[in-house]
Amino acid sequence: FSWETVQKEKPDMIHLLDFPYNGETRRDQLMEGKITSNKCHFIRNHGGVPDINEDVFEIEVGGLVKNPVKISFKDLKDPSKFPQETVTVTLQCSGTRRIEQIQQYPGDGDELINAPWGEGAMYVDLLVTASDISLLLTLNHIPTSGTAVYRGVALKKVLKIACGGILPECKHLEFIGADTYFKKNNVYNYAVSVPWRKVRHNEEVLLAWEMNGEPLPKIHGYPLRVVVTGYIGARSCKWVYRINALAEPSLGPVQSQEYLYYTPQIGKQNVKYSNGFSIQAMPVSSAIIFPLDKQVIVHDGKVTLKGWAYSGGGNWVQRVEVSNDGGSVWYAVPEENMTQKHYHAWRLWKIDLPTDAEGWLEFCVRTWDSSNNTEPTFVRSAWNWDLHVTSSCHRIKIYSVN
Ligand code: MTE
Ligand code: MO
Repeated sequence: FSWETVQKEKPDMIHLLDFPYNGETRRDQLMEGKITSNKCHFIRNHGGVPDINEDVFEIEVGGLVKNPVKISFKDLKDPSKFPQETVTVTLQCSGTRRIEQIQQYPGDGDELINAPWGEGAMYVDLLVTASDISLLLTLNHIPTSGTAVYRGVALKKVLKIACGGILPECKHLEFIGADTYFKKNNVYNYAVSVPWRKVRHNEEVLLAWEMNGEPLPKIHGYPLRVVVTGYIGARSCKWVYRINALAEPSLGPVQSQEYLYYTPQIGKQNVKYSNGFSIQAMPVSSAIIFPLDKQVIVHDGKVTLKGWAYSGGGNWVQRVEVSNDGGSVWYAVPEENMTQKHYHAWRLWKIDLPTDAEGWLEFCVRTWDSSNNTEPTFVRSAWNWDLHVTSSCHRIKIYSVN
């Protein structure tokens, strides 16, 4: 499996790093429709891409379950054994929109350079190597999200039907991927966990083998991945081959040292992982995809804005508002200008904003979800040194020529 293979399968993507392989969706393709095609869906990896033969593949389920089992891939896909579900899900990397935090408060710069599998590192890498300014403009970690229709079985039902249920001590489910990566001179399998309650109350957390009607592409976890609706992408373990029911969260470094949220007083120098809060559900967040930041726009009284709006944790997007004056006056996006509402997927939106002034204008967007949560006003309101879940009002400046 090589970089060239992915480039062939996904010719239009922005290819950022060849190891671990990471790529982003182009803006125009992100806005093409609510569903992101497999050809364009972003990719985030921590390590290699394992070769798995589905004919002999089994998933092992153990730990604090009544009966530990191994289930062959064939049995898992047999509808007479396990009922199947189809769910439309937005996967969003917790590094989405990270560049806004980097630009404002880079924190400890060496983190950005020393963490080759961190999304920040890719930005630095690209800044140094990219000579193509249009590529730089396209890249701002907005496109590390995508929406696809996944088919598989509810994890909850697999635990019930195959294992006879879980033991009362079980509080977390750990997912182990067949891919490995290096950290501090050790080799680890990718491993993460989610609270059991998330799975218990949700028929839509899947073990999925199909993405947009096709077998899961190799780069997206073939033959089997977890899809955790409403949670950061990192919890949706690709190439999953083992599930453990545990009393405590996974001790794997991806779970215990990465994807943690810290208070603003904590930085690289004084960090203790135990001070971090585990990031699970995605907050409400939105972004302007068109126009681009710093774009010059010649118009006759109105400018068209387009973007996405999303909320994790089982909330859906209720209201999207945009401003042409940095956030004093807000205009609601008309309902008919948004794609259909959905509990686990984003809504794409579009609006024509009245704009008379000439010169620099600040456009911003804010979204309200079904619990009436909205976004922090400024990037600094939610800055955290590991630069996760940037969810403040997304702001761009355009140069308006009337
Ligand atoms: N699963 C495994 N086994 N290894 C990984 O590196 N990356 C995670 C998650 N699952 C990862 C993984 C991260 S950080 C994200 S954002 C999503 O997969 C990205 O899913 P995609 O590549 O299918 O878009
Ligand atoms: Mo991610």
